[in-house]
Amino acid sequence: MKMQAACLVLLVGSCGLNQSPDRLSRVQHASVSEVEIHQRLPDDYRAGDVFTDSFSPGENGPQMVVIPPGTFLMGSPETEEGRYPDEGPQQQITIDYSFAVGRFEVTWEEYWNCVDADGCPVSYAMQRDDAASQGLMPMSGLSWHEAHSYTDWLSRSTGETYRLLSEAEWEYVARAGTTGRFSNDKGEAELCDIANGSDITRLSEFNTQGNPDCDDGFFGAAPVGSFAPNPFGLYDVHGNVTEWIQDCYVDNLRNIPTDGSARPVEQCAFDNIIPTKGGSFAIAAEWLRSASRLQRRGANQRNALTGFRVARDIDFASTDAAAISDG
Ligand SMILES: [Ca+2]
Ligand SMILES: [Ca+2]
Repeated sequence: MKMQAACLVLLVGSCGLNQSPDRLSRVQHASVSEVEIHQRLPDDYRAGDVFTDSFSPGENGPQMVVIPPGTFLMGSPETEEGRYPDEGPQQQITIDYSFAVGRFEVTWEEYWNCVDADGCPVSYAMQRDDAASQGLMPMSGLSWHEAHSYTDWLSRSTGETYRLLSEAEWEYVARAGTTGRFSNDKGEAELCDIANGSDITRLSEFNTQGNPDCDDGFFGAAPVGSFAPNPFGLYDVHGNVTEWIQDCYVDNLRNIPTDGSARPVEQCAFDNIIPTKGGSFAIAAEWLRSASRLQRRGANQRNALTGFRVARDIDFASTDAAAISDG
């Protein structure tokens, strides 16, 4: 039984995110307000809707975007700049269901709601003061298992099914119908419009790998939603923190399930190694590509560059969502 019905929010106005003021004039920001919030029946969901589920009276979980079913080509062509062999061979994936995906990476504030409810552990890197000051910064420093603690708690608290995205789902929602290196279908000089990577700002402080072609204004992590969204309305799929997914790692895409489900553990040589997707603020542009899957980690590893985004099942067959297809 559902504890609280989902509420829909319209894509108008300001959501009140604490954006860095110097970015307000440069990029498009998250814009959602709860001007119209009302309980609706499941068959009112439409692709692109943004909604939240309540985990206790008056308190809402992450903003979720309804994703349409569709078909896409997963992985990268051999001709793609910066490509690695584990991004192939490309596979046609058909996702014949609607589901919902976190509009943003899970934030410190959202994770701390779970800690306060005794649903999530506190790792070595987290202190309560950090939660208060970090607020809308992406949660990081969690193991894959700890990310599951959050989705398990959110599922119990809302009566809905929250989980990590499969690798195929992640790339589907990140690409959002695009086929290029990045979801704006542009090059590295325009990457700073949509992503917090290792840019001129970071290169000016560190002699490290990075993109010398643009300045995103952030040395480290940025508040979620500081950059323009992708065509599905999702923020920070490229960069900021790299994101845990459900699948274990295999060094090619040959036998990845083509229905959007996660790769079974039995297919993996090392069943506790998980790729992360999207890259982080500390890594060069080539690792921020939609197809990149280099930053694989052990499921128990914590890393300051790794966070996560949640998915939520929608338990009905949507007939109204407009399918996209590039393949
Ligand atoms: Ca940066
Ligand atoms: Ca990210």
